[in-house]
Amino acid sequence: MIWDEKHECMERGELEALQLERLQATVAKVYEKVPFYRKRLDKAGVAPGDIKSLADLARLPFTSKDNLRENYPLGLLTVPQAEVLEIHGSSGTTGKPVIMAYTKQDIDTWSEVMARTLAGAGAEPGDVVQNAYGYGLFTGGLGAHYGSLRLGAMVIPTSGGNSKRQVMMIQDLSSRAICCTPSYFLALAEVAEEAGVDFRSTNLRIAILGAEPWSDSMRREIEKKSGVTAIDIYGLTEIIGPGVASECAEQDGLHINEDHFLPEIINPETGEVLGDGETGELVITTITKEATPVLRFRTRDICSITHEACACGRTLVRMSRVAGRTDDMLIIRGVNVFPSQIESVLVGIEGAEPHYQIVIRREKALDDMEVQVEVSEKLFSDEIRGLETLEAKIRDELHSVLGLRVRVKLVEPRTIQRSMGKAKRVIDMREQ
Ligand code: DLL
Repeated sequence: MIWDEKHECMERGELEALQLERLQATVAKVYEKVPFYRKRLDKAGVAPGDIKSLADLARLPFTSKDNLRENYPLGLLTVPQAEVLEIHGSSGTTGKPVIMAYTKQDIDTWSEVMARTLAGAGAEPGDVVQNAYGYGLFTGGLGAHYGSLRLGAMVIPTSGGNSKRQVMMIQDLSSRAICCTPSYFLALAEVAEEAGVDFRSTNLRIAILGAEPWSDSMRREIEKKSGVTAIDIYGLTEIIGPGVASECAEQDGLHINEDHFLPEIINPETGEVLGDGETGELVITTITKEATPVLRFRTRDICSITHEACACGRTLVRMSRVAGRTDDMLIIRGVNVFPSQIESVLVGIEGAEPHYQIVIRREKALDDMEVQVEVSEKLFSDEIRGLETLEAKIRDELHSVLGLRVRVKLVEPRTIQRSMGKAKRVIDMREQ
């Protein structure tokens, strides 16, 4: 179901006119209200009146996560604090979090784009939506919550964790959709299996998954195991939270809600804007955000975008699945490796479970990467030869995909820690 046909299927010329008008208003507003942006725009030699077409977007300065952090907690507000109804935050690995603010209108926009997301995933008014994203400063919980309310679904706010209770709720309340990270979905499916519950015998049909990188092979694995349609949804706190982009039933790219968020793909090294189909860093400018608008935010997420028509009828541009983050890219003996490349090799290999971890050490000035993979119960109780064959197979496939020889360690079933939210896939011991 298309939630907002007017905006999701807008003719391109009409959409661009709307985007330009909103961009101009945003630049004028931040110039007037936020000293940080005024200084940056003055330094770049751009005045609000210079934004005459969408191409002028490229003249605006970028904003980084560090810039946001420097203005902690509420230095980038464009409205009086009394108009702020809610805040969310994203924690970095170090230091202060980034705090973003929401006015009543921002919560309304968020509810709308999340209703689009849920409807695009196949949820309908009257459905039961179990929301296992964490509630709190993290945007997943409340974002999916507001979207469910707007859609007119019954939301079960389980938040993350307490997997046995989650499985019980799925059964007892007949949840038709579940929202959580892909790694938590796998953990839940495992707990269900242990309890003798097959998701196919429940009402669960849709898994609305995001907040961390995952591969298409992982999607197929999840769908095969649990009989659900698994939909990829994308977003980030600095922009609004989930609701920035999401897949439709075609499962062929995520439609960006570009009547609210203007996307660009840039070369992360030079800042040059790239064209359709070219892979680079996603940069987003908010054009309707009221409390904390952001100009050209460098997401660090690697993907490409396409304006090609989608069979679903939406005209909104599509982004590819996020391959990883510029700051997640591992450089192992000079070779660039994304954890998602490793995942796409592991998932789908018979006998290997979709639970893995990557451990990096430095030995005698050389990087050493070990991929730890759980083996299936069946294989584990099998003879040694089966394990050796599996290990060699994984090692060879990784070598051919990464162009790098890595160590593979098969570990016992259920020994890699399960996550309730974003999974920690990489343990990098090189800095210690
Ligand atoms: O993760 C918002 C969100 C909540 C998205 C629930 C989807 C579902 P942050 O905690 O600020 O916000 O983390 C944002 O997570 O820059 C990406 O690197 C990563 N990310 C989010 N969704 C996806 C996805 C939320 N579908 C950061 N695929 C982003 C890959 C994703 N990475």
